[in-house]
Amino acid sequence: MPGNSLNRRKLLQLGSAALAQAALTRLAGDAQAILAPAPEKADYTLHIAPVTVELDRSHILSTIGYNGTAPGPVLRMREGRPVTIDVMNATDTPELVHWHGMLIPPEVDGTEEEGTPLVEPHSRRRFQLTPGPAGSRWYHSHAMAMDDLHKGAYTGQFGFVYVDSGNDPGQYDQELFLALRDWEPFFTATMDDEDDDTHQGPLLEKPAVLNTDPDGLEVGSMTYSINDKALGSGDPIRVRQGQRLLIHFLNASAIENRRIALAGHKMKVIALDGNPVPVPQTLDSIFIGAGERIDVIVEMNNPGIWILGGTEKPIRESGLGVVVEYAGQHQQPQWIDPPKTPWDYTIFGAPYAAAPAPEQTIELIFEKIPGGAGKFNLWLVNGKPYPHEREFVLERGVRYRLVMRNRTDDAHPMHLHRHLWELRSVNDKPTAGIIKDTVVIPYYGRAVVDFTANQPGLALFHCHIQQHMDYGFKALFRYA
Ligand SMILES: [Cu+2]
Repeated sequence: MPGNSLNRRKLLQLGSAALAQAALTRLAGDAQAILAPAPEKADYTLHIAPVTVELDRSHILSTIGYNGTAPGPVLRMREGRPVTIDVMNATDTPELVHWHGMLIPPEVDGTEEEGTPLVEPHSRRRFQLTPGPAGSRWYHSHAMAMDDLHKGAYTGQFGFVYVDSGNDPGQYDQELFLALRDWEPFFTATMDDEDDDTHQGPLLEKPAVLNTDPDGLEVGSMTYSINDKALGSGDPIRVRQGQRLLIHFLNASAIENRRIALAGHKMKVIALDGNPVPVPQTLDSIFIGAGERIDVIVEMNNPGIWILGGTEKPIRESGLGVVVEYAGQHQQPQWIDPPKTPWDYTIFGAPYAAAPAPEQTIELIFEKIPGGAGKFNLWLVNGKPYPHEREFVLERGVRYRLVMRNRTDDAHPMHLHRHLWELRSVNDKPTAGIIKDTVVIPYYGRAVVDFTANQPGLALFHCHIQQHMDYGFKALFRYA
């Protein structure tokens, strides 16, 4: 069991909620989170409450969302211009709103582990942050879920936040925000995901002794959507020949990595996790790990009615798609399987020599204990589940290298809060200049990232698959 939530529970047992609140406020140690309802209207208000999502006419589900919808509204912010955000929690569960991909202090980042104060049930809390860097970011619940599939990232608490630099050249005719999502999760012994897609070449991180105990239950889904609609319901994306689309993709799944294609078209990848790539590439499909964003430009040069969606037929037909309709076309929506090219981040990079060398290296070994958490698997970072006795200590100003060794049979989307990584290699294939906050580490594979420790305070590192994070797969980086 992760320590912080246990500690919190102990605090609550001590008697008064006020005592716990005082302790948490001290943890935050900063005036940036203000308790009382503030007099002036905030720039943004997020209202956490039950919502219904009409995937299609015959499938309406109930979950928790922001401002009456799921996904929540696309929030646009200006880079560097401070904003206030009121979070009102109308549910019975303490909540946290995490601003994924932003370089902001731990007091507002939105995790309990880092000391961000909770938004208690039926209360309100004001946050102040300075958005940045520019690009496609997102906000979502960072509450733990453990074995409750109606909590945290399993709910509809997610949405885009787009940080504008103020000098977007706007060389497109339409801008779309498309969040990939699954719903009504359940525990299952057979997981269907696309780990194979990230694997190329030899298995570099095979464990010396393979634990062959039976796997614990993982989380699966049979219900999918893009934004709030299943494939075939809601409005199509309406286009005209000759138009150029800018599509911001987000994989808002708490459980799965996904491959996406637009039949009849190629997509030019221009940014990963909201950060422009050194070498844009035009591809038949993209692979997007849980938590990642990919920005693409699509030239609409093939009139017809097409499906944009998951490349796996059962998943696409369970809702993961949207129809793209050219003006004046009336046929049935068409799907074409793209060639199965392995996903390779490094093709977007600059030559290896272009990046500065790190001063220190931190090795991170990921392992799975099948069934090690009762019904579920237990996940280890350097031999231990969270919390570690001595967390990873950073010195301010030092450039670090993380060598992430994935000795498990799953691909894991690893995320470090409040910092940006430069990807340096995947399975020893070198690259440079790709800036990311979430990197999918291939199964039995490795990835190397560099970053400069320039964001003092606690920073949470974890797998973006909620169940993996909840059962051990996280660590705290702290500054000396
Ligand atoms: Cu994972």
